[in-house]
Amino acid sequence: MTRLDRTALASLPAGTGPLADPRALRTRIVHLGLGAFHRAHQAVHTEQAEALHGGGWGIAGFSQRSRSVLEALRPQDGLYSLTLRTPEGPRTRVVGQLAEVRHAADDAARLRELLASPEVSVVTSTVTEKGYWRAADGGLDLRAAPVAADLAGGPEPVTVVGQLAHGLRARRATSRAPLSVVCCDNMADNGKVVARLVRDYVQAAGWPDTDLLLEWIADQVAFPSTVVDRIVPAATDADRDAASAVLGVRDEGAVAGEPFTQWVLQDTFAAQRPRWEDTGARFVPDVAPYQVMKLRLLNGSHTLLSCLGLADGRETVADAVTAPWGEPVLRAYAAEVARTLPGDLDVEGYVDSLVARFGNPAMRHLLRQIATDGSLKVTERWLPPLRALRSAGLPAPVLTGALAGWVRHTRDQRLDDPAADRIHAVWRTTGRGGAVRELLALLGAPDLAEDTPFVTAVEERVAALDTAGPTALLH
Ligand code: CS2
Repeated sequence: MTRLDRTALASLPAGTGPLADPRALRTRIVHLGLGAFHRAHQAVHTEQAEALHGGGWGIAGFSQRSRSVLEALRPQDGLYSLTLRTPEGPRTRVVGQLAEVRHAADDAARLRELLASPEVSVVTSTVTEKGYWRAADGGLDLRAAPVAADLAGGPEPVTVVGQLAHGLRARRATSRAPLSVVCCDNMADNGKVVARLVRDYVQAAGWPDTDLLLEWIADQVAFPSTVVDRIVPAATDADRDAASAVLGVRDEGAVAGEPFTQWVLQDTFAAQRPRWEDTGARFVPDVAPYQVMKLRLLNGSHTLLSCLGLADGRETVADAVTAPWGEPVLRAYAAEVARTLPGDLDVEGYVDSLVARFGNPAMRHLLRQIATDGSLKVTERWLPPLRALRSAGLPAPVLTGALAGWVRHTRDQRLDDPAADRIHAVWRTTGRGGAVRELLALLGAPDLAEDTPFVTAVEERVAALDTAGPTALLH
């Protein structure tokens, strides 16, 4: 089968081509982190805006680590297909918004050039929580080896924060054009988070122009916070085969996700951007209510289902949520967390939609994928609502049980987590007795680790889950 590329566009089946002509694009957006999520979310919103209004908003996508995405997309002129898995059946079409496909380290000079270019007015990022190297206090982890190496002036920055800081410095030294840096990862206040990390980096770099650069960033660079939502499991061979069969050409870059998409952006952009508001995105003064609802309810229950589901021998989110315990546990979790959310949100409607989205029989979203990087996800998704309930004097049995579920997960499952070595060391050195306290400390939660009644409650829930399985969370 021939490969998907620009020459193949003319012969694609009707209705499966890009919405906008890829030849009309310039590079006006830099994206850091070229995973499936970006290709199924921001790139699609951008293409829709392009189809409506033009503007040539091509994206230069920079992979941070993987080279396989380059091997998939480069021979295809950046083209790939998105398949939406609706319960009625799949819908596949090619997306053509990637104007350049690059590797951040291999193509570091190009990255810096683009970050300095006045043609580029938007930078987006999807590098997952761990890609930002945040320390427990929320600042940049200056002791993390990649951060330290970037700061020591290695050949080219390998961390996203280093890339941004060096790029902004080059921008200030040349065009001085304003820029918006748009974090699209699942972190509360993600814009503020990234702004702080970049500031921390600049401060630590010891450049002669540090103060001027910080001042210029404060004036000319916006870091709007955003909430992104679309469930996009890692693409599989079966996804690529199915998309290629529909298109009649081989698509090695195919991604597949659910039909639902949401993008809420803080309306503080510093410079031109695509008109995403005409593609369903919402621009609001404050994304916090959307952010807490999405992070705590959707992502939080994802993490819960992954811990409980894997322990119960389930493979996918749909398997877990349709298990006898699945929906009741999800609803009990949501009811507890809802007390920490702003009062005017339609939590019940949101939870109904979650049950439907998670149960979508056409999706195979592996619990194992969601369980990766649990130490960071638990901290982001469960600890803020848990602390909110505790400080209001309200009970939190489900969140306590959720933590117990994660503790068991770290005890029983193979971990894919930046803290895996430290977590294994906890189990080796403390055995069952002290592990809970140590794990809470490792999550950066001394307030919980030092609260003996709380630690005991988690230990009791671990034992209850061991004997009764996931329904233990309902009692
Ligand atoms: C998931 C998210 O992998 C995970 O941790 O919770 O990727 C989730 O699917 C997306 O945030 C949905 O918008």
